[in-house]
Amino acid sequence: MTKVALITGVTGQDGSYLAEFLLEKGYEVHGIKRRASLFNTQRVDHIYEDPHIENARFKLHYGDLSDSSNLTRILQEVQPDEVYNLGAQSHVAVSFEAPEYTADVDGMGTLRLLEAIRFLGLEKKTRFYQASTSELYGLVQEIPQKETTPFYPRSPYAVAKLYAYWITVNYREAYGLYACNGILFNHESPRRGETFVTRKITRGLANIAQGLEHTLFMGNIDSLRDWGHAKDYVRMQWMMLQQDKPEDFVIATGVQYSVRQFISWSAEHLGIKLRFEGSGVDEIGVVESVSGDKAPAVKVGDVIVKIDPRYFRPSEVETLLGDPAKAKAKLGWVPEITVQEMCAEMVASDLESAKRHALLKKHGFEVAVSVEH
Ligand code: NDP
Ligand code: GDR
Repeated sequence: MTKVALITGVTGQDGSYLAEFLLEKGYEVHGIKRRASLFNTQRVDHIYEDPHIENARFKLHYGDLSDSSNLTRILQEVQPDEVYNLGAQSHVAVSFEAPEYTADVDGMGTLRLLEAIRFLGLEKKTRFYQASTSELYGLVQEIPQKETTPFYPRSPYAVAKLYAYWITVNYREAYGLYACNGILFNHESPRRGETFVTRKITRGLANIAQGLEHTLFMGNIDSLRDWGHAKDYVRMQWMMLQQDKPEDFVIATGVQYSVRQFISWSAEHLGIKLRFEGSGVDEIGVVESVSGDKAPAVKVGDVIVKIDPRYFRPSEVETLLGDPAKAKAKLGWVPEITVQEMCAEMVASDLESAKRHALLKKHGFEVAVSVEH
């Protein structure tokens, strides 16, 4: 029997990798996409199938986590064996600007899905994965953070996700639903949204290397994160739904680095050696040397990194470090891609598009490179 999965947030970073992964496993995959005035399906265009084709295994439905009637209708139609709730307003800084919307989509959206499963009598059939987050630990109470570490959320995003975490646990305990939280630490890839820190760095520096931008403006570069690759993390999302008993798992690499370190690695992949000078809001990244041909627009002495307090958060999560021991012991999961390999992959991908843009510009075409993050 072909298994059927429904993914909310299928057009996002994780949704696209998970859809690929499940299709390879032979699943029929349904995804919920939001209606937008332009197509927003770039991350899944390569797996898109014409719905007119008989036996198409990848299907998209218009929907929104803020609309319970629509979620109920899609669930009724799809009758999924597995639901992956990845849809969210997922940007921590944006959640301070849109707290109510974030609470509605990230918190209430999860409840809407769980209630729809119950309302349709799918509790015995449908397994549920909730995209929980290391942001729950916020002001950390223990190092490293594991499944039993107390939560202390530090943003409207994290508080909304705290509700989603507990309502998932509650539906498991109250109604016997197979429902799990994956407490995932930061994971990135060339498909990462352009305003998250790693992608902002790799894209910004690649653009600078090709003369499309001059300065990378950053917030708190002392922040420490435990970064993994999204491909490794979606595999674990699936593994969590294949167990006999539903349980919550921390997914992390167990290693942490600073944002400043990630900037230095990215610059190195472009042949740029950076020196940091000054401190606090006056800290700058100065080019010490340039080698190879990847950064033709950069010269020794250029200041290519500056701090802009606009990117500081009202309350920051300074440090996160996960302990994935439970995932390793119970599921045999270990990450396969290191953060350094991932950084190289992201820089290479952004350099390729920067080169394309630079070529267009050289031949007189207007190139709009958005730098407002
Ligand atoms: P993205 O921001 O890349 O993707 C979010 C997805 O949610 C997009 O498909 C987006 O649609 C969709 N979405 C946003 N609002 C709504 C809405 N109102 N109704 C329906 N769908 C909506 O996030 P990631 O792929 O990185 O993360 C996936 C999930 O995992 C998120 O829930 C995130 O909070 C969580 N998470 C992520 C981590 C990470 O490091 N990446 C770590 C821990 C948890 P559109 O394309 O239209 O914007
Ligand atoms: P995060 O990721 O908030 O951890 O949430 P993000 O990449 O946005 O920030 C990581 C750290 O970098 C610091 N930082 C900056 N961040 C951004 N975006 N832009 C900057 O210019 C900048 N300068 C410094 C931040 O202050 C922060 O400390 C991500 C999201 O994917 C969430 O959905 C997910 O739940 C968590 O990871 C785990």
